[in-house]
Amino acid sequence: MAVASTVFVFATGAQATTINLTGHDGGDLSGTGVQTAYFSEDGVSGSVRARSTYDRGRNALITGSYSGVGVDNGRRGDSPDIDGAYGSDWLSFRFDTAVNLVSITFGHFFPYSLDFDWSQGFHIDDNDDAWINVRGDNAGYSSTDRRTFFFGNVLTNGFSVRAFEHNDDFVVASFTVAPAPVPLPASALLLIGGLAGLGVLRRRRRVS
Ligand SMILES: [Ca+2]
Ligand SMILES: [Ca+2]
Ligand SMILES: [Ca+2]
Ligand SMILES: [Ca+2]
Repeated sequence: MAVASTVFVFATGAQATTINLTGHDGGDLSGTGVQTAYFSEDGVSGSVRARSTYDRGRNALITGSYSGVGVDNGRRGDSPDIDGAYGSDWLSFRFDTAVNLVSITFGHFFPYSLDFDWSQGFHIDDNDDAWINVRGDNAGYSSTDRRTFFFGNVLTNGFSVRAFEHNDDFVVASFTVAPAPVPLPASALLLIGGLAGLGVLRRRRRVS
């Protein structure tokens, strides 16, 4: 872990930018209650669009809350979270220029929250997983049950975040990106290549 964070700092410097999406107006977003909203912070700019399998997302809107942004897909009863019930919802982020994806943090996200009621006794009543697609690297989707997901510094023009199963419901609180890489000494490139390899291994293990 110590080695990874050392290389991370070296590769991205102090220039990593975090886009905050908490608050009813979406934090750093241009607004909520719309299908597409925009962000521009420290030279990182782009858009986010609300999508859903319900009605092809035609009436899907970005929702805002103190915990982060989600999707209301327009169907009666749909939760304002990104959820897999009443149509599977997702948010699609696009960047105006390629960035290095560092991490994303969710709200309303409880991997294994234990609950009790008299009919079921103790049981897991929330079991959030997020499905993350990084565009442009043919990696398909990765699923995560972590509140903060580390992309592994993938260079891309966008990504999307989707509910994985029927019982998933969460919002996006923030994401962090770094500028596209600048030339580094060969030794640093070797280190980063090794870390990317580890990231691939970790994803494969999670899929199986
Ligand atoms: Ca929803
Ligand atoms: Ca839904
Ligand atoms: Ca789940
Ligand atoms: Ca949840």
